[in-house]
Amino acid sequence: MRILILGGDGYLGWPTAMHLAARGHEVSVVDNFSRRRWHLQNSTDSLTPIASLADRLDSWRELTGTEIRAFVGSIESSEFIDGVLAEILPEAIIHYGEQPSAPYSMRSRDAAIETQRTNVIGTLNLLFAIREVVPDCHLVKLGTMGEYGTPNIDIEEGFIEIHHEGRSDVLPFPKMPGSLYHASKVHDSHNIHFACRIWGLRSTDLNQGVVYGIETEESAADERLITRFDYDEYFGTVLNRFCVQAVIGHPLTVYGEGGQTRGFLNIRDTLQCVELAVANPPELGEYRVFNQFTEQFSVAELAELVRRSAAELGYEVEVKRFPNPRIEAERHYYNAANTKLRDLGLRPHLLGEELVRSMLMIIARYADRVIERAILPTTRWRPGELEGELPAPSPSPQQDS
Ligand code: NAD
Ligand code: USQ
Repeated sequence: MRILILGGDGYLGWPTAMHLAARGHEVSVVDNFSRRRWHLQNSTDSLTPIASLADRLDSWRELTGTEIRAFVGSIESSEFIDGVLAEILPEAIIHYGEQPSAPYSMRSRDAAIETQRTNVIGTLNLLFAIREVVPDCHLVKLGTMGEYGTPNIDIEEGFIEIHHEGRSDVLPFPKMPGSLYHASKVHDSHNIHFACRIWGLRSTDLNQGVVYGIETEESAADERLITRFDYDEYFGTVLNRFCVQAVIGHPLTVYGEGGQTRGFLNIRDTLQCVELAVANPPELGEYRVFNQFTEQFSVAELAELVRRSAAELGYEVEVKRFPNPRIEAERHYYNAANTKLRDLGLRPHLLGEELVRSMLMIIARYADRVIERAILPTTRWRPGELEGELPAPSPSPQQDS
């Protein structure tokens, strides 16, 4: 298939491009390098020494004999994105090209506006471009489990049957995003659903959980193909951060009670999931939602797993509770459905000590690149609150039932 990957220079976009190209698809990528710019502005960097996009593409061609085409520009530009779609005529578009960080979106008014403009306007612009240039194309959009928040009921996959005053309907599952980043994904979902209902486009909204991991089959083949790996307060996700902290002897930064529970998945499973979505497109006019995660963990459980796994390698790891910079439930009910991707054939790589140890060993190779100043959180969801440290968390906090 002709597949266009938006955000193809990113943590997930680059491995996805290689994965699909290796399976014989005709792959092109779009990126405007804003993620590299955000790091530059913060004086932070990826732990892994990533090559420029042009060098990665050259290495890929040299190693595999296949071509991945690149277009440098922003999804927010109508002229640019219309031109790319007209040139490629993609049958599927995988849309990763957004500002992906919750803390970044909460750090200032400017960052919040930048996040919502990039994400909401970028996606709206893309929807118009699809409608005008490739209306049959399947949009596979990366949403997030955080769109749902942490309701005190089971989370369904996108829709819920509601009975009210003697009548019933299947309606979008209620949303309660926990940051202005997560809110941008809710707005995207509404706009995409609208474009399917009213214009007859087709889309799969992948409500993805938190991703962990470094290597994929293709990136492990040669160091020049490695993907970015972030651990800083803005762009590092929790398990990736804990693994880096363990290697450099920094206390694991558990926020608050550590009972925050989320869906997680291995980066290798992200690739499997988007491939399954692309291979099984919805009908024209259909908007469907898959919850894309394989397992649920609390933050404290992850900290304990990292501590145990690191101990096997001789690292002595301290787990510390830090005042939570976010406003979020720290002890809550969480039970989310995730059967649709499994029904399509997803075979999860589950998280265990061996996987964590393999991450720790890769991280150790680059430990001298860690910028320690970037680890502790400075952005507060409610500015002006909190300072100091709390006592160590219990490994398995109780969930409210
Ligand atoms: P990333 O920042 O590494 O990748 C996003 C890429 O998109 C970057 O290379 C960036 O330069 C590019 N980009 C941003 N705005 C753009 C624009 N306007 N035009 C062109 N390119 C643009 O992030 P990631 O971790 O790979 O996440 C990819 C997607 O998956 C994001 O939409 C994110 O919200 C979503 N997601 C990520 C995770 C996770 O844990 N990493 C979990 C759930 C959902
Ligand atoms: N957390 C800690 N300590 C840390 C970092 C995080 O306790 O050092 C906690 C947070 O408070 C939160 C949980 O871990 O409760 C997850 O935080 P995170 O930074 O790993 O994930 P999040 O901010 O939710 O965002 C990430 C990605 C985002 C994606 C989302 C999926 O950056 O792109 O959309 O995961 S989900 O969480 O399911 O919405």
